[in-house]
Amino acid sequence: MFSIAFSMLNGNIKIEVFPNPAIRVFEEYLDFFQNLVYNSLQIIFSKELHMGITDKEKQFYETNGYLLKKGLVSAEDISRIVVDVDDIHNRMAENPTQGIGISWEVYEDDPDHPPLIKQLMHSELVSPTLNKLLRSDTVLDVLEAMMGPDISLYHSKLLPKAGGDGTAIPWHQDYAYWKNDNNKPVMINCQLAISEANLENGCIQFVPGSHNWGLQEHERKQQTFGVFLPGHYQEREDAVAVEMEAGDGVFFNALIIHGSAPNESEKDRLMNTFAYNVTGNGTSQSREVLRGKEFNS
Ligand SMILES: O=C(O)CCC(=O)C(=O)O
Repeated sequence: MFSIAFSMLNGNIKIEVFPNPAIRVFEEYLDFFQNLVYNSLQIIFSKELHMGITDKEKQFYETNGYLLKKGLVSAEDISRIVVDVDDIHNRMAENPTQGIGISWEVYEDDPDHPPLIKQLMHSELVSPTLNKLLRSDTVLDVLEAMMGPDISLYHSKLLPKAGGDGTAIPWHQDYAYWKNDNNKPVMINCQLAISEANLENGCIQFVPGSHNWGLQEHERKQQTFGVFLPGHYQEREDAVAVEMEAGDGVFFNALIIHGSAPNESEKDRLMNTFAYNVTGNGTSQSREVLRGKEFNS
């Protein structure tokens, strides 16, 4: 019924399950069968096995340009991140960590407004837990199934959208920021929900399939989130809101159109996006090789 391939990866046993063509007629049950095999093997080996994504998930990703993975990160790790970033706005205003880049929400009419972070670049430097997770097999196995074995970290950024105060992220394709003469749009993001995210507090929204539309013309302004599609942020009927619980992660393509509404609710929305590149895709577009070949090898 299935072929099973075992390999060793960074000390972990990696198992891939390939359904035989004969059972492809039961296409809709494939995920169920594959998960059953993984779960059984997990019990037999008494070890957490990393499974990347199922065929059905891969197909969903290729068709839509994004893939939600529920429960990607444990509740314990989410609690650790919450401790790592506790009081992050005030801490970073008083004594920013070296090597990070922060852009702040601007309150021109209210200079006494407490400082609120719009985006914090290189968040792995303020959170050891984010630093651990961005290189974890749980995340890299999903990426490997999507982008191949040579994976580098492009960057990691914290996107806090404070309750009542967090601004919209206008519609854009990330490749509009990242394109240069010698790279291709093969980068992939993984956005991790550190808090609950829903339509009310400005969760991420995608236009499914738009990763197949090519790079669109963007407007450009010298400001954070300053590269955007005409219209900036307005509700779109063709967009899908991806609501998440803390610990869920959504992977998305460098060309998919995405954005999010302002946070007009009482609840903070705290997300972190890890961005990954295929090693060697463009010069100086990788912070660190995480898996596979080294630079220039
Ligand atoms: O967090 C959001 O709502 C959008 C994030 C985003 O645009 C990005 O990570 O590229």
